[in-house]
Amino acid sequence: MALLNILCYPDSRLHKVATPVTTFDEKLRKLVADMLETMYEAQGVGLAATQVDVHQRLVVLDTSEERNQATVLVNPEITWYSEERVKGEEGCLSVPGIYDGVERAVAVKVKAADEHGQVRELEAEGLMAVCVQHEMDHLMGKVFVEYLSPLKRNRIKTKMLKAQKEDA
Ligand code: K1U
Ligand code: ZN
Repeated sequence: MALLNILCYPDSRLHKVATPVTTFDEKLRKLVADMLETMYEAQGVGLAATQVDVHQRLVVLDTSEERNQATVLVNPEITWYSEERVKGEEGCLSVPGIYDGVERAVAVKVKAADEHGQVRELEAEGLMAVCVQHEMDHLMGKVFVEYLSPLKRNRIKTKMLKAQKEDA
């Protein structure tokens, strides 16, 4: 397994739209294993392939306390959103150190394949539902800061660019 580089906002590659996975092979399963290792190492609860500069419809998640319930979503599609919505704090591994409120559906149903091509539908609520919606946005090239005001977003952009300059 290997740790992958996570793209940091405002990298333009975070805005690419991912294309469907067409081949369920060992290369895909190695990418899944590497993404899980990267997500756990970064202490995230989710990671989209877009964030590691792979523009395919693939997401890994683990919102369990024990960090032992990995979920792999290949070609995910949200088939149902609850009417009830809630505004909660979100973070993003591509926007380190920034947390802000985003309104999302409280529950969703998502249809997706696993890394072997087996398709199933699962229902998510709470943090997992928020995480699924956040990761699906990544696959569409959208970063959570785009829900914030232009003023906040520009401040975040400036802060990120300054931190990246200092790190270089
Ligand atoms: O996509 C990502 O960058 C991962 C992101 C997922 C996410 C967390 C919380 C709300 C929405 C989406 C993270 O894992 S952020 C960091 C984190 O570990 C975390 C943040 C809030 C609650 C639990 C964990
Ligand atoms: Zn994110």
